[in-house]
Amino acid sequence: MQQRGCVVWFTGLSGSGKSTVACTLEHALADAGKITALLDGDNVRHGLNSNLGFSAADREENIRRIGEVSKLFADTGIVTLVSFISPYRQDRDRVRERVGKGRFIEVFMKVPIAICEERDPKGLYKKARAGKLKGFTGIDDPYEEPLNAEVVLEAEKDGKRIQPEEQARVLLEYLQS
Ligand code: GGZ
Repeated sequence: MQQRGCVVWFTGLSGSGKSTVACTLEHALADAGKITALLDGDNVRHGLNSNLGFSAADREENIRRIGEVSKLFADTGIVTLVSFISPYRQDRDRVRERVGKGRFIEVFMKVPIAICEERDPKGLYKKARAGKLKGFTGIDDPYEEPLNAEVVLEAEKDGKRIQPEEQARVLLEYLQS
């Protein structure tokens, strides 16, 4: 029997762990025999969206195209994991409408900017703070938090960091239910 497709949409600041959790979840889903696809900056911003930058209009178009592609994937029954900052609520809500109720699962990586900045794997926060990178999300560009995300993943519990494996497990349980 064909599996039911859906879109698992990760949103959050750079360094919030979106791609790590999405990748961990993808492996877990594959182990459970699911057909999956993962869309993230590495495979989309270098190809399909290589003509787009980080202005508000370009970010909007980035998310619109990714939303359409993820809908096509979900329509064929693929569990589609999507990992982009997607900073604007309106853009995410438009995708939610396009994909359809019950098939769009918004996952908010609710990680304080201080933690993202501490991680700073690519040194981009440092550049942004130094004024060498303009319009960086969370520093001098907005991030609009989701108001009704299906799943909210926090970075810490009782002062202890939550590992990506645990976050992926929470999501897997959500998807299985
Ligand atoms: C935010 C930027 C910027 C600016 C380059 N603002 O940590 P990363 O490197 O891998 O994740 C960020 C990625 C964001 O691309 P998205 O397609 O997810 O953004 S959006 O949804 O807003 O369209 C970061 C890098 O690209 N990057 N410049 N100015 N992130």
